[in-house]
Amino acid sequence: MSVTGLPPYDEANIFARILRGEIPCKRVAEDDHALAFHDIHPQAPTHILVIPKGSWVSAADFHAGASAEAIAGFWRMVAAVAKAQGLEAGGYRILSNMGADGGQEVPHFHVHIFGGRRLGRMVP
Ligand code: DGP
Repeated sequence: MSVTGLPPYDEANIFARILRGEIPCKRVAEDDHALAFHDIHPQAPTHILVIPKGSWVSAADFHAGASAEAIAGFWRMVAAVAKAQGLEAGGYRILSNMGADGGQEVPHFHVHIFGGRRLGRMVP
């Protein structure tokens, strides 16, 4: 589903290429709904990206257009990866940048998982 204000999905974006296997990644987990892999420029001891399978630019079109099963599967993977990485006890942060003002560089919806140390307070 297209969402007003979003650019059309760019099939050449780097995460689309990772999903197609054209570019390697350090894979953490994968199922029918999502792929998790290590960020190439980690900002914390654990910094993993989780991306849904499918052509979604950001949280807006993903949550408006994906099936309930796909959305649930995506968020299940986020929680499962954090647990498998041992982050549940100490806590962790999930974050999704949206659009230019949100600092989104890669136009395929993704969630960052940060953990492994006491994170600083979030500031804009
Ligand atoms: P952002 O769009 O600003 O939410 O962040 C995109 C993130 O993607 C950034 O932290 C760096 C990461 N990244 C960019 N290119 C690659 C890549 O080719 N491989 C991996 N693993 N991560 C990438």
